[in-house]
Amino acid sequence: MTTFEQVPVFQCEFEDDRTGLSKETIKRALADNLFYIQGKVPATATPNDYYMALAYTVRDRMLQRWFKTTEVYTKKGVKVVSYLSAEFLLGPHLSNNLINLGIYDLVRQVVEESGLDFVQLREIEEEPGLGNGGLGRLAACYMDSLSTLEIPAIGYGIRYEFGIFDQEIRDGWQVEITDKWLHLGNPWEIPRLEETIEVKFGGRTEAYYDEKCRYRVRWIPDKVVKGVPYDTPISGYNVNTVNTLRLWKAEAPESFEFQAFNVGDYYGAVNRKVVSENITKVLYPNDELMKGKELRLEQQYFFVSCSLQDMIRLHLQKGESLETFHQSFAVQLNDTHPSIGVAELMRLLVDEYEIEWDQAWQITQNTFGYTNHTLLPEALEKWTLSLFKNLLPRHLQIIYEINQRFLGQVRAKYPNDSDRLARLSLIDESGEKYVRMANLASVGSHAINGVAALHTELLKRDVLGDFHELWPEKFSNKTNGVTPRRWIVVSNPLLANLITRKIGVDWISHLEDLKQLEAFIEDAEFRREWRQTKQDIKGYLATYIKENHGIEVNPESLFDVQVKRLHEYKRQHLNVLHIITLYKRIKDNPNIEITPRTFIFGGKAAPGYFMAKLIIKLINSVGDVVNNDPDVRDRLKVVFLPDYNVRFGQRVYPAADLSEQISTAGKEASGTGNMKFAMNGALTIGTLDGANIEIREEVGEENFFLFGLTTEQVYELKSKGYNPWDYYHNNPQLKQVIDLISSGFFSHGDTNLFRPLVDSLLYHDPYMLFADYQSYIDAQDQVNQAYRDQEHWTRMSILNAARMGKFSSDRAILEYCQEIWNAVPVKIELEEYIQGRA
Ligand code: NBX
Repeated sequence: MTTFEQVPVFQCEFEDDRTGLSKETIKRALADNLFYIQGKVPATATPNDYYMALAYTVRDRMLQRWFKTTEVYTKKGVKVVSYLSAEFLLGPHLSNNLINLGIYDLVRQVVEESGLDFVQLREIEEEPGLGNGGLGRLAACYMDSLSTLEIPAIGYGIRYEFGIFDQEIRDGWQVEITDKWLHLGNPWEIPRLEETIEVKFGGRTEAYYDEKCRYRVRWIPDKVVKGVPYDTPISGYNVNTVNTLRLWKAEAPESFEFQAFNVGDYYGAVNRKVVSENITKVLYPNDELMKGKELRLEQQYFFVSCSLQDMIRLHLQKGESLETFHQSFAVQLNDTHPSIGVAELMRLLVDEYEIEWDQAWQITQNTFGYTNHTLLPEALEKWTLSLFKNLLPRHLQIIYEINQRFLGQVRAKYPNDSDRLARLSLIDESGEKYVRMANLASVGSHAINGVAALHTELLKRDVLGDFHELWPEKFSNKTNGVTPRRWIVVSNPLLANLITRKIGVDWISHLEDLKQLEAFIEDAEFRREWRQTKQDIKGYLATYIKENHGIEVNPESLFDVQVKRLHEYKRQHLNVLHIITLYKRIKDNPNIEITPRTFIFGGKAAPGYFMAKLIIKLINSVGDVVNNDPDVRDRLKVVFLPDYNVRFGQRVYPAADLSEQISTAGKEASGTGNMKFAMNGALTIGTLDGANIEIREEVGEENFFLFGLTTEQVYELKSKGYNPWDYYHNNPQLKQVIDLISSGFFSHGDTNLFRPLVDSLLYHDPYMLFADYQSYIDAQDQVNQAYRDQEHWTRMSILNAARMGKFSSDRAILEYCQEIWNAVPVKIELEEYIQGRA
């Protein structure tokens, strides 16, 4: 094995084309990559060839920094943060890397001077949709901040061949299309075939006594799968740090094929290969719902085992013994999806490296931190014992052992409390038996955190209440944040420029600096510019909607946006009830003065979630009626934009006037879209849920449209018996709206289409839309009033953006570093000659 000591990395100091950031070198590199990598000349090159050449040109410029980063981490033996996540919802790389390298404008110029259309090339990139929503996107924001803060870090996950499905809308219904994001190749990743790792599955275990007469267990698997790492560089903003995102692809080991081939079982061999490679084929598109699918547990174990083995290899390479593993790596579990890692690290330490149980357990607990992202009971991961035993027989034994020792401690502390034991146990024995992954993660970690203040409090009280009583010191809150690089600079260059002209560029890495904008609030010219910027961006979105979806929207109207996954708890249908209320007002009095609004929706529903899909159909059906009714006179427009993804998020957050954050209090762990909107100057209409509470605290209650029950009131009302029927009967406006849906008015007379939705509201209303309806309508009426006073609205908009410093993912990552990971920044210095070029 060669080391950095033996081979100087910077042998290419004579070949400046791949490191230089000057215009001339980039121009040459572009032509060079087109010819030598894509194998094309301009006469035959397609736009995709040019995009690829451009992407390689940018990646090349990260490589020196990437090597240097890895080299420094290795040499200095620093502590590395290892972020384990089944999802990384990265979004397009090109613009982000150009911004972080500080060469966006320069490269754009070069591309345009070469006679190419920069925007066209930029839009060719297929975004890696390797996540469902907030949780996956949070992981991507955190990777950006880790690099920007110069924290040694590695992200580990799964290289899904098919990411989150593409959504089409046909006849108002969602249709899922396979996401073939790799079909033209992925210029951002580098496979590291030589670092392939083997993962075992299934089979049985066998007890034996080793040469020192110690009782040991060996695992005899019935399947081995190879994990091939694909590395993507993650650049930091305005620093030399380039960290690694390492995603694992499953492949069948050759040895298995040959064995089968030799005995003549050709089909069986090929079939086993296909089955192995299935592990990383597709991202499960369910969020917030646990489905006990075996392949999903295989995915989880596969990437976690690859990652832990990889970390152990890196640790041992430093010449250290495994007793100090937790000093090399702080491993964060992004929800329970990677929580099998607790049992896997124990297995590796105890079975494979022969470390005593107690010491292995100490190392394990010191290594892991666990972030919870949900309170919804249906989302908590649990696996039946039979499934677990079939796939991971040794891990089940280890979990039993952990549980026995753990419950022993609990018994000592709380004698004769069998109910408590049953609740804390890693095994749910109330009916069919399950392994509870949140309990495994909690027991195996030294730190447990929620993702917003309210969420952490509820976690401590309810879902992990018994664990909190046992170990209060393990718990802390880490309110989510988002990266201002992607969510302001990349997505909203007009606003970024306006801000920078006023307060300089430091805000991009110190978001608290946005506070300085408040000094300009009385500056009428600044307010005019702010308003004009928003107006221009709304204009671009209007053009985009017209060109891509054929719908005309009025850029002067209030852009009221709700984009997020479709869920009953997120209450997109409450938004629809408001639309119908306004529509009714117009129908009853066509000349009524109303504030013109454009309602923009976007979001995917889990393919098997009937009610969420019906809500999409309802939005489109109401849109069809409202948009085509001459009485409305274009004062209301409803658009559902298909295939909401990171790229579209970048278009829509900057254009929003109003951000809809209307979940039932106590249900949304944090939300992060709420932050992206407000940073871009949208005002929020929202409940006291998740991070909304903290956003409101920061921006000031007078700059936030609050409505709805509090979490306490929701509990109270539920416990004394909530009856939606009463609200329906006592509120004539609500009754009219519901009756209009039931009557078939939005469904061509079909009274059955929306019946499941209406019946669910009338007879159950688990998310209490009816209880919050009037309060929501009243708050929306206040929005209308406020929007009429454009000067006042602009002030509120500026204050919202100016006070969002807290919600930078940089702040969140700093807290994790200081309070959970014990990780510190490591500066990456480049050799002078490279520095000079930069
Ligand atoms: O995580 C989300 C929460 O709902 C948000 O409130 C929060 O802001 C965000 C980041 O902390 N959870 C989420 O996105 N979950 C998933 O995407 C998910 C995916 C797969 C799965 C369960 C949940 N099996």
